[in-house]
Amino acid sequence: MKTRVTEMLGIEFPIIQGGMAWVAEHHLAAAVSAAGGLGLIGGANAPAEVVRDEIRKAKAITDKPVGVNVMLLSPYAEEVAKVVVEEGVKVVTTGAGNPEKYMDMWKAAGIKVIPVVASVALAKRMEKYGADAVVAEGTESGGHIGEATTMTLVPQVVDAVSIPVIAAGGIGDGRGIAAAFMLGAEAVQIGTRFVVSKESIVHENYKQRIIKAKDIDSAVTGRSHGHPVRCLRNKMTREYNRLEQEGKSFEELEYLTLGTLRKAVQDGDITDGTVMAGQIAGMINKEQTCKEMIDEMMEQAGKLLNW
Ligand code: TUI
Repeated sequence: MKTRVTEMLGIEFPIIQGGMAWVAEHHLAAAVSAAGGLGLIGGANAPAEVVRDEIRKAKAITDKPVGVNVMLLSPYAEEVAKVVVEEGVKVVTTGAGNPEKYMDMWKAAGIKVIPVVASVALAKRMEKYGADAVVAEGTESGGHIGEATTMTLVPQVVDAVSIPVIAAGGIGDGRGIAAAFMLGAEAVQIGTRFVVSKESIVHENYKQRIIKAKDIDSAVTGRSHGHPVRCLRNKMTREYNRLEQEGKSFEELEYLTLGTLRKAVQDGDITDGTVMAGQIAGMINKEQTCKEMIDEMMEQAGKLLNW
């Protein structure tokens, strides 16, 4: 299945792994790339030298290219932006902000730049600044989200820009991929399903929480402060939403949730920790290797789209 995205990135299948904080480390990224998709190392809030080390470790286990997601709210975003150039990374995606100030540096280094956007306005602006493609990420996604749904955002971004569009948010099987292609996408970004892959290093409790999740188990914290984050409902989200309704400031709530994603991913504390996951968690019901996931999804999408 060839699209402008598979050609541009030199990948076999039009599947990109989400750059998930604390989850998208070198084992997962290398496994997705080795299986024919594009794996990403999530820069998240990690110091630049940690990201450099992850890039090198991924390169040591696969010859296939592995990209990096630069999380623009990170205090280390500027240094990470330079590290990707120094390490010869070929593809960069960005999240949670506008990467304009790094675009010239990345383009000069020959890096394919793919900002994640949650609006038509930012997609158009990114095209103007030289982005090679955009990920249009709907509010079904896990983590930091925008307001528009994938179903509405993807076709509007497709109509607004000439560069290829990658759909994200709510995609977890071949039907989702086929639907995204019907909306005009030329690849998809998948996060939540890869969290439960065999190669994913997240704590078993976290994986089981996703596997057990039902359709209505998704919650959004921080919406009233303009920092919406989607995760699975638990004691933490109930407490957060209660304090949010009581009018606690964003700063107080941020302090409360400091380190809670790490607590869930690494320590397996899925009660007080933040279990970021997309709305598609309800449909994800088994742990498989990344290759099994990709092969299964591609076969299903291929049948639906007559590839
Ligand atoms: O970035 C993501 N998802 C993330 S980042 C993350 S780490 C984090 N954890 C807690 C709080 C905050 C961050 C977890 N999940 N997805 C890409 C994405 N980008 N979704 C939405 C956006 C976005 C939103 C507004 C991009 C740009 C934007 O406005 C930029 C501007 O200046 O116009």
